[in-house]
Amino acid sequence: MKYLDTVLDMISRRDPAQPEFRQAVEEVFRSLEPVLEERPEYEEASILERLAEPERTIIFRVPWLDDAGRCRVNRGYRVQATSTLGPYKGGLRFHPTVNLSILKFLAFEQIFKNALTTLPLGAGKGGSDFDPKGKSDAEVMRFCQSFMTELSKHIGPNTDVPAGDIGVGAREIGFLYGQYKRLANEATGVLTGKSPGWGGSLVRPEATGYGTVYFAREMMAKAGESLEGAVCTISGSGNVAQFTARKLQELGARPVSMSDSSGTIHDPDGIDEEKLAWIMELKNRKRGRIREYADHFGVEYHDGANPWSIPCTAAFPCATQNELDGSDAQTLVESGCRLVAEGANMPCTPEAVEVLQRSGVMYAPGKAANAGGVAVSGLEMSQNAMRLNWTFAEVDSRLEEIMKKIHADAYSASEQYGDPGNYVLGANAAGFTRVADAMLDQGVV
Ligand code: NDP
Ligand code: 2IT
Repeated sequence: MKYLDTVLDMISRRDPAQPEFRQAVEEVFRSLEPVLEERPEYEEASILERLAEPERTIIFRVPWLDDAGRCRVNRGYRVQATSTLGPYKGGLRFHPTVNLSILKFLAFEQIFKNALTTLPLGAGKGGSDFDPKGKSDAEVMRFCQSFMTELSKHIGPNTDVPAGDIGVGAREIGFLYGQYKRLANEATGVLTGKSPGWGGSLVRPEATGYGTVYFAREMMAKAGESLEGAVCTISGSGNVAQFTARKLQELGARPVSMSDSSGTIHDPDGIDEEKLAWIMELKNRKRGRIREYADHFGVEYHDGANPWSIPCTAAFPCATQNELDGSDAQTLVESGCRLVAEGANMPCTPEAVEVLQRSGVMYAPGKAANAGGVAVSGLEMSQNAMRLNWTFAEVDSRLEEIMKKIHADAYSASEQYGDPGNYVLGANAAGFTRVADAMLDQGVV
């Protein structure tokens, strides 16, 4: 389609050095061809061009003092993609690989993910190339305070509401919130993922992993299959991986792997509740490596490897982008895998998605499957605005309803545009039309 080619050419020319951003845009826009053909008004209003350009991008210096008293300097970012449906909303990532391409891809994905939740949420993403690994708590605090000193000028409960992502968990959110509150002289819901003791929502820590499994359960049910008794592989061992494992256990499935950037453990008997509690202590408090699990429980450790060579019924990539490639997908297909659900953002490469879809493996793209995290962030904003807190059961049941609705909306959009069960088409079309229609209503802004 000419409009698509023109827009994608323009983006390649303008952002040649942003491969992850171009990958994400290409995946979404190419899938939208049937939608654009049916709705010429989107082309007339240059909706694609506008979505591919963030409303605002802020890049700033973050100087901080290490424990030896030396000044260190990192780069901070906030990409404010769209405020069409509500305040900019999306996480902060602290990882040495963070750059503008990665944050623009994440902010772009967030547009459609947040639209799919049907909550009043715009989209954004931010972070820094700061590496919390190996830093003391005091160093992390000083970094967070310096980062927030600049970021605070650009955010607010009705403007932009950041949350966590890789490298930003409960500890970092606490330090960031403390500094924001001090600077603004206001106690507001400016960040989500806060501790439940001071304004956070119950279920926010669990939400992304639980939501991913709720989504996978819906897909299995639609196909007349089930997660019960299913052997499941999981990558990562952080927030999303941990609660994916917990919900799989609850539903009677058997999670058998977890990983980190050094390697993978394989526990064929299954990671049960007690072993998961051990992993949480290791990862969230001791900040150790997953290899220690293999030593402690006497299971296999695959140094430098990912989990995709382990035979499974369902695979849950929950670590990072492009961690599952075409040849991994081929291995999964050959081992009889039935479903891949993305807890992480864009963990499957375009080649992997192609292999999975061609081979009839059910595939849930992250923007649908992992939307439970931002959905409960949206519920945290509502509770903060009302100055009251819902119970765990109340939030969890709302999360479950939201995931069911995202599944139903994505499935019915895949039918409407002629490829039932293609969740890439369905999720992109459903999220896109919601935000694009609102853009038409709001004029050229
Ligand atoms: P955490 O920081 O809690 O955990 C990240 C995990 O992924 C760690 O085990 C980490 O290993 C591993 N990992 C990170 N980078 C790499 C890499 N380059 N190669 C291999 N392994 C890596 O992050 P989250 O669990 O919060 O996030 C995981 C994914 O889920 C990300 O893609 C994030 O964008 C996405 N996501 C998160 C949401 C949330 O609510 N937190 C919501 C929706 C999506 P190591 O310790 O060795 O670095
Ligand atoms: O990728 C994501 O959706 C997140 N990191 C969570 C964003 C949020 O605002 O809760």
